[in-house]
Amino acid sequence: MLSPRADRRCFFMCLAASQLLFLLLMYRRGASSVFQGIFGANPIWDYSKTQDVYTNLSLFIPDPGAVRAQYCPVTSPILVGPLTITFPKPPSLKKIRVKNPYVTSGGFYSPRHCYGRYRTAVIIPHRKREAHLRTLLYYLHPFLQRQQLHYAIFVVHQTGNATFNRAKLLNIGVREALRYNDWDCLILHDVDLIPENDYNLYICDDYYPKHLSSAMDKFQYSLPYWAYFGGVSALTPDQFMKINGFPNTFWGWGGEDDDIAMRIRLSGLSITRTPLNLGRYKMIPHDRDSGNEENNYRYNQLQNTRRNWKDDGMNSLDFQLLSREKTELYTNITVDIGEAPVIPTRARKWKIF
Ligand code: BGN
Repeated sequence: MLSPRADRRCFFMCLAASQLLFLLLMYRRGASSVFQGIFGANPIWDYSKTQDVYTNLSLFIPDPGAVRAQYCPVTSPILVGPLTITFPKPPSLKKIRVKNPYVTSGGFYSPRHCYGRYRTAVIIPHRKREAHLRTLLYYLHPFLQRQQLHYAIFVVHQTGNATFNRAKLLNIGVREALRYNDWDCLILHDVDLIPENDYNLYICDDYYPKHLSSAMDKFQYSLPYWAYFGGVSALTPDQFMKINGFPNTFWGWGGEDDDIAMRIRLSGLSITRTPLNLGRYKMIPHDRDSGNEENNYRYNQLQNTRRNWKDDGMNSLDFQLLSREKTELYTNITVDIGEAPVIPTRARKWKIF
């Protein structure tokens, strides 16, 4: 039992320590995000009442000859919240073009009546998923316009029949996208995920890599596990370079996102996430691709991330650029990224979870 005096001293020390911790959090994360985290400042969204992502979009694009005099507001006034996402027949490219008249060659867009405050590059790894790509473009262009972003969409297309390598394609996309602009934010986006709420802003966190697809329908709108980093994420170019980009050595399905999550921690950063009621995504229904078979070595590879991450990534990226083409709705980067190395069968297939 402590004496009343020691008791009081202990109380004041605890109080001072907790205040210090609070101030430290505010300093590192920004006051508003701390308050939001603690008090849950996000509104409760009602996903039974949704709106078409194109609703009144053209009304918000006034006089084409108007002179832009100021930056767009910090929060766009034309967001609608929950969006109607359905998957009937995939729209044609022509239909998407007609509905997005202000998107310019290469899939670039700038708000017409104010200067876009944020410059965002969306990078989509792709192979033989044309119908999914059209569906994504149909929803993504108006979604980004509602957010009043200055943006461009880059599709990185893997040629040939070698095993798919999502993370390497994303590395290539970043290298290529940075040739076009000094982007504030890189959005690494799977082709089959459609965001359900336009308040899920495609801008980066100043401090930490952000996981945007925190609640996917295929996982019953929750995280499959606490370190999950798959689907859609947002990193500033500085954050991306700090973690040496993504691994180039994960061929086929699975594990590369876990490696990314691990390199984020190993480089002294941590993951921030869009809250679950906002980071909702619908996955376009499909079967597993051929050419993207499960990566049986992923368990083994993940054992070695700590040792390898500084040597496998942007600093070891090697590929052959076949073409750079500005189509009407996106910039298409076609690449030959080689093939998965043949790994001796004695390589262990450890399960670590
Ligand atoms: C995990 C996969 C991820 C995938 C998620 C969601 C692995 C490595 C296990 C050690 N990770 O299990 O890559 O995004 O499922 O499908 O398989």
